[in-house]
Amino acid sequence: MNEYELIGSPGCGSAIIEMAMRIAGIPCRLTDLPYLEPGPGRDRLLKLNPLGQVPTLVLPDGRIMTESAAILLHLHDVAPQAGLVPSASEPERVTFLHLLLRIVGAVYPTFTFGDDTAKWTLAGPAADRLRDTTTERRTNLWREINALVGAPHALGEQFSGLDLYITVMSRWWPGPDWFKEHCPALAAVALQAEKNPHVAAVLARHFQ
Ligand SMILES: N[C@@H](CCC(=O)N[C@@H](CS)C(=O)NCC(=O)O)C(=O)O
Repeated sequence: MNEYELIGSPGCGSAIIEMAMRIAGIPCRLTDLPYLEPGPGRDRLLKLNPLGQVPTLVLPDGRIMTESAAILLHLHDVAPQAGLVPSASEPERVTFLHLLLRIVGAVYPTFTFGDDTAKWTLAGPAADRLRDTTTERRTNLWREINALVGAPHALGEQFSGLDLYITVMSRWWPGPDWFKEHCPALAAVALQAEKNPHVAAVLARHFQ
């Protein structure tokens, strides 16, 4: 049987899915490519995912999945014993779904539109303002999420895929020092997750 192929890029959201696949024990071929750089890698990515985003997952039967949250939920269907997602009968599932969609639906787009602002507005004051407003929105969202998470994991005693998002995304702008100062609960969740050897191995591959 073919295995999964995870298309990703160093330091990107694909690291979240790489961690999840390792924790779930799902064999997977990793294809790293410079997702923004014109060339054969990006050409292939655009054929599979018209947004040109990573993670993009090729399933063993050749079907394509985009969107990290969808992929995480799928991995839970394949390997529920890994505990990536609380089961439907667990009360933690409500918080899980809320925060998962908050992170992916609200925080992630602040990077989509805030990382390279001139792509959306052309260079100049509008681009500068878009950078400021997306940064403000992101930091407000993280503060909100910080107030909602437990300890030592985002869901309290229970590990979940949320911890992987927080661990990877707290390394992105405004970065770990900002999280330590302004969102200590999220910084603590990331620190706890790093103790998992699968998480540590993926962090070493992506962020060294
Ligand atoms: N909603 C998507 C967002 C993925 C995403 O934006 N990935 C970034 C890399 S970390 C990307 O590919 N950016 C390129 C772009 O948006 O053009 C998900 O959750 O998978």
